[in-house]
Amino acid sequence: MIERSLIIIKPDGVQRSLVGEIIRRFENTGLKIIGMKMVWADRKFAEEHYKAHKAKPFFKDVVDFITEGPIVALAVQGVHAVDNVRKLVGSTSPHEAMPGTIRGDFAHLSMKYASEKGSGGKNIIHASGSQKEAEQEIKLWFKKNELHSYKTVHEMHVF
Ligand code: 3AN
Repeated sequence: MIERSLIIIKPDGVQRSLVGEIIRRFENTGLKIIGMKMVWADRKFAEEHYKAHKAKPFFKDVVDFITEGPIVALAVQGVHAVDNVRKLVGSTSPHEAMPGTIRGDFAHLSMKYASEKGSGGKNIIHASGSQKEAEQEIKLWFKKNELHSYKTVHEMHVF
């Protein structure tokens, strides 16, 4: 049940100075940050990250978008981490994301609108969709020695 998940604060989140606000939301729940770094991904790396979407019409747009500026990558760990992170992030399309979620609070566009504009859908954040995806993504974004093992105060109270 202890899982890991990958979070990417996308270029729009970094450019809008939302990094601290977003990280605070994950830390508040007691999820443990086990890796964190700022990266400006190149196209080859971004294409690897989005390879599951290679056949989709928006593939080029998402690659363009995630490479337009630096991102902040986080690996987090906790109970049901994948679902807990997705819950805080909200629905893919910000217009459907509930208030209180990151996408619901800081964006309002729809993916339909983004597609029509030929944009990668500025929805601030990426989060792993499953445990399998999380492990693949953490392996892609972090080297072993960039992931850390330590105890948080939450672990003393929750686990
Ligand atoms: P999520 O990131 O919520 O798991 P996915 O995996 O379905 O969503 O889509 C990957 C990314 O592709 C989304 N975060 C979004 O930025 C972008 N995207 C999804 N659908 C569209 C679309 N119709 N038009 C443009 N970009 C899209």
